[in-house]
Amino acid sequence: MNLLVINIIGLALIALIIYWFWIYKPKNVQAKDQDVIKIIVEDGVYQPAHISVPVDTEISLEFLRKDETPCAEMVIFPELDISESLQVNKTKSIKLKKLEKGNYQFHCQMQMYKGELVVE
Ligand SMILES: [Cu+2]
Repeated sequence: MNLLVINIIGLALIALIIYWFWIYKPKNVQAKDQDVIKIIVEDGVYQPAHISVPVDTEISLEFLRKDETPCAEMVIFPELDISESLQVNKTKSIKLKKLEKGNYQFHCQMQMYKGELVVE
């Protein structure tokens, strides 16, 4: 392979790594009382993955799984004792009770998909 092509591929890889670790920020969503937040499960990420919730607020999360790999099958909220299976292209609604201040993680069974509820 020609040296120029190798250099271009190398630079592209470096740019991708910089983007992924320094520039890319998961979307943050601010929820209000009675909000329904739709979360797309696709390409290894929850979108949005960071949800800010005020204390004493009830919200619902609607997970829509687009990823057919078994990795995306479950969504687990360990601190809340919630564990739900998601079907491909079907919306799963999870109603959350009022939460105390703190951070609550949610993830797939292998912890590759990761998200967080920030209650403040
Ligand atoms: Cu997984």
